[in-house]
Amino acid sequence: MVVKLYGQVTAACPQRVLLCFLEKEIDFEIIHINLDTLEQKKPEHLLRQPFGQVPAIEDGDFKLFESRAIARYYATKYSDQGTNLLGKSLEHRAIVDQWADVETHYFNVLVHPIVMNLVIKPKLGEECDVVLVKELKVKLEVVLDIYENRLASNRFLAGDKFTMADLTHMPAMGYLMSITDVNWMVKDRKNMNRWWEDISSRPSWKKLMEMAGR
Ligand SMILES: N[C@@H](CCC(=O)N[C@@H](CS)C(=O)NCC(=O)O)C(=O)O
Repeated sequence: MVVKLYGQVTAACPQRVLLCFLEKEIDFEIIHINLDTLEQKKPEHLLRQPFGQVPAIEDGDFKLFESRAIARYYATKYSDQGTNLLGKSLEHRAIVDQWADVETHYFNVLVHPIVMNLVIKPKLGEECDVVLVKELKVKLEVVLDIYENRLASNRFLAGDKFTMADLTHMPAMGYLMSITDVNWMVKDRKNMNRWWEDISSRPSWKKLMEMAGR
């Protein structure tokens, strides 16, 4: 059965789910929700995602929202299909989860407002909070040093295999790398830069960028 994904292909959170579908070779159909016209706030979409955001999926009678939960669900449901994103043992899975949680609690909390201020707000004609961005960049440097250290002795975040820990970072990383004022933070870190070159050369990412028109 084809999974229906409600979202916009250019938005980071739906991209996380789409990347998972591409890596896991899952058939999907995108039902476009236009964020520019606030379609995500309409009553029919609130039935799918009560917070008025994207993505949400429908898989037959099964419905789910929250991009990370959706990606984990499909990585588990189709563990034997496509790329194994979960890890090989209980301990490896725990390390995958650890770095996936780092993305949510240390990386995304800084990168999301940077992207909002430097990419999304200008598009909407809204003013960028320059002071906030400066503060966030200082904090991000500290976090990226930890990634740099981790990637000095590991090809990928959870070891020698590409997993959900890497995948979950990719949409926000893609945005970060598109901002010249910020991408030097990755480019100047040898191991992080090597990691990004590696994961962004995967066919799934190339396909996603083609779909997003980037
Ligand atoms: N934690 C949610 C966040 C969802 C989210 O922030 N979605 C953004 C697009 S990346 C959105 O819908 N933005 C429009 C809005 O908030 O109105 C998830 O991971 O699914």
